Amino acid sequence: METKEDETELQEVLNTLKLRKNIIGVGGTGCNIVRKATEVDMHGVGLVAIDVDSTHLETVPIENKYLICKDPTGGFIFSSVGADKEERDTIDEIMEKTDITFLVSGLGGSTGTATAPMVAEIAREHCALIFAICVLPFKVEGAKSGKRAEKALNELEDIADTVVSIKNDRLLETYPELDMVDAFGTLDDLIVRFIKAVIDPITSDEDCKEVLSTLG
Ligand SMILES: Nc1nc2c(ncn2[C@@H]2O[C@H](COP(=O)(O)OP(=O)(O)OP(=O)(O)O)[C@@H](O)[C@H]2O)c(=O)[nH]1
Ligand SMILES: [Mg+2]
Repeated sequence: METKEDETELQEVLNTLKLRKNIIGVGGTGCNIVRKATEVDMHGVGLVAIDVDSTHLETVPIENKYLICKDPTGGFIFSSVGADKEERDTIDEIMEKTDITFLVSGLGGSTGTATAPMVAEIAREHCALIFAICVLPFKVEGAKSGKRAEKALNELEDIADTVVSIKNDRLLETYPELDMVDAFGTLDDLIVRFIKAVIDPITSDEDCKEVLSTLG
């Protein structure tokens, strides 16, 4: 049975404990969602952007950005880009300092599809909880794109604790009046709000306690 002393000790631990959360965006869609997150007060949530496209990365106003390129063995190299390289952590180091990862990505293209599962693997080594939030391609983008997305989605389902997938086709039904760029922006905004809604309730001691008890 838990004594008063145990309870006080636990309370002291919880008071010093802060669950560390990061949103990690991979590929074009992932980086767009991270850019949206910079416009919202996310209460100390870390932001990380990863892409092969350095021009696109430049549009994301955050410190932790990584350019991906293929190495000769077919793997990927993540290199840090941005203002102050000396102080930048590697992706591994960032994951070591993260308790909850929100991995966001569009699937069906090349970058997010290939690298989101890989980033999820790195997160799995260090993080207690991984939420993967994926945008699925439009049907008109073709069967190849759909198959690629499905494969990556299955991989993410094996690695992450929770996977939320959102079909881009729903955008056309929900916002028929919007052009594509505005519709993407609206969905990206909704994803950021969804993450915020998940994060906001787990800032109190009681909620930390609950999360910790479910982690064992
Ligand atoms: N919701 C949303 N979907 C997007 C956005 N940009 C592209 N998409 C869709 O997401 C899927 C993947 O696209 P991207 O994320 O641009 O692809 P990528 O991972 O950067 O891959 P490559 O550019 O091919 O290397 C496609 O189906 C696009 O139609 C965005 O900002 N928001
Ligand atoms: Mg891209």
